[in-house]
Amino acid sequence: AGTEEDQKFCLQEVLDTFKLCLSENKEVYLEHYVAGWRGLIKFLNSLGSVFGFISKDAVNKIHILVTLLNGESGSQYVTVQSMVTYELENDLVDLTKRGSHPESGCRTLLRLHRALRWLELFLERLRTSSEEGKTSVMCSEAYNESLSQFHPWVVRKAAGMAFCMLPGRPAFFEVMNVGPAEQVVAKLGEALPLISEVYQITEELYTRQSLMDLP
Ligand code: 1Q0
Repeated sequence: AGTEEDQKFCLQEVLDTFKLCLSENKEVYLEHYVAGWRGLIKFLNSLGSVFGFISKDAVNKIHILVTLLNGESGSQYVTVQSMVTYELENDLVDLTKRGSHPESGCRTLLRLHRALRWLELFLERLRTSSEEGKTSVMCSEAYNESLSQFHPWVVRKAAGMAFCMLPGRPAFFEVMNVGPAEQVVAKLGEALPLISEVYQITEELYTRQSLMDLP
């Protein structure tokens, strides 16, 4: 009996959850945001245990958000926008250094938000790559352009080593479970604008509220 994270990945499913993320007035539903990451973690887990340290951290962050979502104040966590308002108004965020709120929704989501930028860059490379394209190179380029700046040397080193263990493009596409390569490329083309919009909306909100450097 496995947990949800062990189940089979399907790109369509991730696409669907990211579609559900945005409300009519462009707010980001936390529930679906988290579900999107769950789907991605399934994918990561199917690649093998060298990625365990990455998926462990992501699972941990998701767990923090789900706990808030299901907690007493859960109704304040319906969207990222409402979460930010609620946590800021109630002094629930460590703004400059780690203190009494080391696991606020705001700082936790910021970590996933930064990772979403990596995902966007990586998937765009994957989508436009040729058959011989190296996933490890695409992945590390995307990482170096985004997430890596927030990671200390050891993490960058470990991530770089893990990237080298990524399967080639054909095997990678296989795991996505949406059929032949052309279809994977098409699905990625559908998924990217959605991921990108969710990213942009969060980015603007966090910038406006000066939350980009939460410890
Ligand atoms: C496919 C290969 C996946 C590579 C993932 C790239 C990200 C590497 C990140 C490595 C860092 C993990 C160790 C922990 C870092 C934390 O210190 C850091 C900061 O948190 P904190 O609490 O210490 O301040 N945490 C993070 O930066 C969050 C990292 C979350 C990474 C989530 C990655 C989930 C990966 C999903 C696989 C997607 C596969 C793409 C193809 C799917 C097609 C739609």
